[in-house]
Formats: sequence, structure tokens, C-alpha cells
Amino acid sequence: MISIGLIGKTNVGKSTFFEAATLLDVEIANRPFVTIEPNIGIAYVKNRCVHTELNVTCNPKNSVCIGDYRFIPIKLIDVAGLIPGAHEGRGLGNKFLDDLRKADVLIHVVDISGSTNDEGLPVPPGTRDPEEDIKFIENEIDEWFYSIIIKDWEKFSRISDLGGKDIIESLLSKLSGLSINREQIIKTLSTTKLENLKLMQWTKDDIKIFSKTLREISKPIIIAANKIDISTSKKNFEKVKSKYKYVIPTSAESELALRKAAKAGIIDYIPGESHFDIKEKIDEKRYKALEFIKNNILEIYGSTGVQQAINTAVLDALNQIVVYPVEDERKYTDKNGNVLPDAILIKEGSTPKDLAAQIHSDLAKGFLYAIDAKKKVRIGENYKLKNNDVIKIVSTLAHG
Ligand SMILES: Nc1nc2c(ncn2[C@@H]2O[C@H](COP(=O)(O)OP(=O)(O)O)[C@@H](O)[C@H]2O)c(=O)[nH]1
Ligand SMILES: [Mg+2]
Repeated sequence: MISIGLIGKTNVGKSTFFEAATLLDVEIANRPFVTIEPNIGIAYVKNRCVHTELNVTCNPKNSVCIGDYRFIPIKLIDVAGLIPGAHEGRGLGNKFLDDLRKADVLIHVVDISGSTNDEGLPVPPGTRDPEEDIKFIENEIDEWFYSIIIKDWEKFSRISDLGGKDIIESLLSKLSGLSINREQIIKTLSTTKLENLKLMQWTKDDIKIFSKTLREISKPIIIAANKIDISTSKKNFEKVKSKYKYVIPTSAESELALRKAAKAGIIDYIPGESHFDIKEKIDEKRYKALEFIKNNILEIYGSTGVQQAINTAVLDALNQIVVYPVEDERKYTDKNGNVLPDAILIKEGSTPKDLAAQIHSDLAKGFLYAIDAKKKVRIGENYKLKNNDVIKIVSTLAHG
């Protein structure tokens, strides 16, 4: 399952973001996981459910359907607050870095209002330049990557080169604890043009550039410009948004308030939407709080941004699409008759065989061909899956 690490210094709203994103008042039928640690929870990618196209009613199993949207579980890790020097073990540095290893993508929660100083203490809004936080966190993570890669480099490179080993294989095993795959190493080597050099020939600068590029490729950072509801935020957000690839304005506190109100039955609200409806008579104070969110966040930014940050992390930065495997291509069901039971996140550019492998290794081993259930045609081995494809896999080895 895809893991997102929530990073940032103290007091920026990481735990609020975590609580909001993991609060979904529904049960998933076959949840194949339990919460192991308090800082790990299940959040969801939101994608228009293919049932809306096929005019059927779905019976989700591995995900949930709310209105027109499928919510697909991913792991969210609330990483311990970071302070400068964490890569050298300062503060909760080591715990922080352990949590980070498991993440495929990072959401950096920034207090964009500038009301938290470098040590994570409250200061008047507008005092702190949030861009400093963006730079410092990026630098901490890059330094950490570099420290892992440079460690024992001389010995490592000698053993690899003199042993005639493939440099991709060597790097892959050196970096095995960091959730890094072969493809990311290959991409990093070609981006940095180091692919034809022996490891022993790499200079310190080569290693530095390799580390930084690998970090960018293997753990991209989405910036959640949080506390966007505070008046000093807009100016800071405008300044930062053009400088970084992914910057999403968020109000974690507002998203938490809306999800709690929805859970209590006070409003109708689908996470990530630009509107909500008040269902029952509420007191003046509550009404004002909801009006504030409507006028100052939803109507200006289109949503509270929490769902959008997660979607951007998974669908844009990690390039995932959603595909629905089925056993019966006419009824779009599994073998128990559940319509569109599973929504699978898979990398864009994947083939039906990749999909089979992701579901079960046996299914891939015995792979014969696949059927596009929407068009009722056979698709070849080189077919590139598209978002919201419904696919039947025909294999000599069944699974389950
Ligand atoms: N105004 C505003 N305050 C927020 C927002 N998100 C979190 N906070 C507040 O910021 C403080 C720190 O939040 P917390 O989630 O504990 O931060 P963490 O230390 O990064 O986990 C708390 O008082 C939150 O209520 C937001 O979107 N807007
Ligand atoms: Mg916290």
C-alpha cells in the first residue's frame, strides 16, 4: 500500500491534518490491515467512481464509494516534528528518519501564515517567512539521504567495481531500507549522467548530486500551505506557489471541523468538496464557524485542500491511476457477484500483466490475456492501462 509521510516542524498542523484525513465515517468490508502504531492511519485517495460511467450500483470491498466518488485507502504517517540538525540525530531525529524511510511521497505541512518560529513556537502571524521552512526541511532530508549514501562509500564502491558487479544492483542493495526501487535508481543515474562511470570514479559532488536527485525522484515533496484561513497567509502563499512544483493551500483545522460535523450528522459533506449543506438547526456559534469556512476557504480556494494534497501526492507526484479488476466482464463483478468490488492504485503506464502481479503473483505467473470490460475486447500484453479502466484478467492460475 502507498505510504505518505506527513513532515514539518512542530505546531504547523501535522496532527490536525492527520486526524482530518483519516476521519472517514465509513467501514471498509475487507480491510486487510490494522492500525499498528498511533501515528499511522488510513487516509484515502478520491477518484470519480467508474460506476458513474457504467450506470451501475457498486458494492465496494477494498474501498468505499460516497456519492460519485471512490475513496481508496493509503497509509498516512504522522512523522515526528523536525528540528534543524535532525539528520545528525538532533531532537527526535532518528525516529523521524525511521518513519520517513517507509514513505513513498511526502506532504510537507507548512504554517503559511508565518505564526510559528524556527523552533516551532507560536509568534504573531506574519513574523516567520514560511519559505525558510520549505528550504530547511528539504535540506534536512537531502542531507539525510546523502549521509546514508556516502557512508562507507569507498569500501562499497571498491567491492562493487572490483567484484564486477552491476552498479544498479549494488546501489539497490545499499539503499534497500529506503523504499527505493530499481526504476528510480535507473532514472536517477540517467538524469545525473552517472550511468557509465565506475562507482570508484564518482567524486563527492557526483555523490551529492546523485543523492539529491534520487531524493527528488523517490520521495517527492508536496507542500501543504496550511493555516490558509489566517489573514497573513494569502500573501505568503502567492509568493511560494510559483516557486515549487506542488503547493496546495490547506486549512487542516477547517477540514477537521467539517468531517466532525458530518460525522455528527449536522452537515452533508463529501471530503474535498467545495460545499456542504447544513442538515439541522444549529446554534449561532456553530453556524458562524461553518459560515467562516464557507466564505474564507471553500469559496476562495475551492476546498479545504486536505483531500487535494493527498490526491496530488498520489495521482500527480506518484503518477498513479485507478483500475477496477473484475472476474465477470459483462456484469463487472467478482466471483461473489459484487459489482466493481476493488479499486486498485497502479502506476500510469502499467500493463494488464503488471496489474495481475499487483493483485497476486500467481495471477501474473499464469497470465494469458486481459479483457477491457467497458469495450468487451481483448487487450494485448503491451496495452497501457488508463484511469478507470475495468479489466478482466484471464490466467491459468486463479487466485483467492
Ligand atoms: N488557524 C489554523 N490553525 C490550525 C490549522 N491546523 C492546525 N492548526 C492549529 O495549530 C496548532 C498545532 O496543530 P498540530 O496539528 O498539533 O500541529 P503539529 O505539531 O504539526 O502536529 C493547533 O492549535 C491547531 O489547532 C489550520 O488549518 N488553521
Ligand atoms: Mg503533532
